[in-house]
This record gives sequence, structure tokens and C-alpha cells, in this order.
Amino acid sequence: MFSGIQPSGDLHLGNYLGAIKNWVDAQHDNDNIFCIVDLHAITLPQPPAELHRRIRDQAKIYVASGLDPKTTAIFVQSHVKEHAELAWLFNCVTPLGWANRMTQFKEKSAEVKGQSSVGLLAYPMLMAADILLYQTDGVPVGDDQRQHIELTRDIAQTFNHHYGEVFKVPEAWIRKEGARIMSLQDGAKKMSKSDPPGCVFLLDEPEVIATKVKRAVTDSGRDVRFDVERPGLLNLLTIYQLLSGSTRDQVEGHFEWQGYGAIKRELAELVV
Ligand code: ATP
Ligand code: LTN
Repeated sequence: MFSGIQPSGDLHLGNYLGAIKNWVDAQHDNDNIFCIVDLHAITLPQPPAELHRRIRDQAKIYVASGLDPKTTAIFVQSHVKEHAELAWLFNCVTPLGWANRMTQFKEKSAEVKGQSSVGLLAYPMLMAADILLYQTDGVPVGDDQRQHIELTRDIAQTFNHHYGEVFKVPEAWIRKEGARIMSLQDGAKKMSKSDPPGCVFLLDEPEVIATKVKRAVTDSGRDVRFDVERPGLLNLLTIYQLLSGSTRDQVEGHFEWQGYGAIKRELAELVV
């Protein structure tokens, strides 16, 4: 099992529920390698001192979240030069059109108004190198990374086709629930560090967390159900379900007849 997170911002509940919690839950069933992908982070400008702090904070959060450094390898990507070397080989076998199609590239380059670096376009080949370097079977990530894992598989197959069976073709391990935690302010957008009011950071103070949860936008409605038509409530119930380790039926039963105010109060406590 291999995965990584960029130290490009403070970690949030989406990162935890979509990725880190799944790593922790599966760590005793696999050989594990988890990376702090600093070379990916610098595909967009990073203030050097901030980046340094975040790399260290991220390592601490990995361990604080329950990853066991005795059985799990945790390391900084740039400390292992083979990631960059293999990425170069992949740059040379990947058609430009494949990289141009990546939605994350389109979104991030739009954010910097077309002023993106070559590195931002080459990002997925570095990610493929991270994964394929270790003959990885599974890559636990959130739903937004599905396309990058598909590309990784295509690169592995292309390379193997030309040069013989060198790389294992990995699979995305994406859980059905929690793969896309939504913004607390907009149930149609994923929770993201670029939207602080809708985003619970793991290092937010308890009062800040409680305020963000209590201000979460919900729809008007009475009954408490996991309902795709009510994305605000669905998101809150999903977060509750994952953090409490319950089933959907149990959560619906627990909150039956309760108002949204009560749900938010209890959820805020649980998240804190
Ligand atoms: P942001 O949108 O805040 O910039 P990100 O996607 O850039 O977040 P990454 O460091 O790239 O954050 O992602 C780390 C891991 O967290 C990935 O596996 C990603 O799929 C997962 N992840 C990020 N946001 C969410 C979310 N809202 N819900 C579930 N998983 C998420
Ligand atoms: N692109 C990923 C971060 C990442 C990654 C990886 C995830 C870089 N290399 C290898 C899994 C495996 C993201 O979360 N944005």
C-alpha cells in the first residue's frame, strides 16, 4: 500500500477521512509506505520556511493519526532521488495529450491564470513514479485522485509493453463513503484548504471547529436521512458515520426526531 499527501497546506478533515484514516485502518493488513510529497508541492510556488514547517507538521500528523512508524515507512519524497529519476523516464514515454487531459492540471493551471510551470503538467508522471517504484498493489486515496491512478496504470502498461514486464499495475483503493467530503459551506464543492470557512483543519482549535460545524449550511427539511438530494445534511451525517464507526442505519436511528441544531452540536463534539 502506497500513498502520499502534498505538504502544500494544512491538513484537513477531507484529507483525514478520504485518505489518512483509511491508511491507518488498513496498515496491519499490508506492507505500507506513506510519503510526504514535497516535490509535488513545489509544482505551485511555496514559501520555503512554510514548506519546511509543513513537512514536519505533516509527519507528526501521520503518526498522531495512528500510523505506526515501527511497521510503516514514512518518508519525505525528495529524500529518495529515484522518484525524480523514474519520473523523467515516464515523461519520455507518456504522450503529451494524456497529461493535458488531467482535470487537476486544468483546474490548478486555471487558478494561476495560465502561468503554470512545466512541473505542474509533469505532476502525474511523478505520481506514477512514486507508486510504481515500489511495485505497489493498492493506492488509498480520495475520489479526486482516481484519474491520476488511471493514468499511472496506463503508464505502467505502456512501459511494460515496450520494455517487458517491469512494473506491477496498481489499483486505486477508494472507499465508497468519505471519498469526497464536501465543504461545510457548499455541499456541491469538495472540502478544500482553499476555502477555510468550509474546511475543518486538523490543527484548528476546538472552538474554531465547533463554530465551523455549527455554521455548516444545511437544507430545510425535517427527517434525518442520508439523502443525495440534501447534500449539506448528507455530508454532516457521513462525517458523523465515519468518525463514530457506525452504519448508516445506526446514524439515522440515533438522530431520529432530532433537529439539525442537535445534530450539529453532537457532531461538533465528535469532530473535536
Ligand atoms: P485541497 O483541495 O485542499 O487542495 P488536495 O486534494 O490538494 O486538497 P492533497 O494533498 O492533494 O489535497 O490530497 C491528499 C489526499 O486527500 C488525497 O488522497 C485526496 O484524494 C484526499 N482528499 C483531499 N480532499 C478530500 C476531500 N474533500 N474528501 C476526501 N478526500 C480528500
Ligand atoms: N496527487 C496526490 C498526491 C500524491 C499521491 C502520490 C497520492 C502524490 N504522489 C502517490 C497517492 C500516491 C494528491 O493527493 N493530490
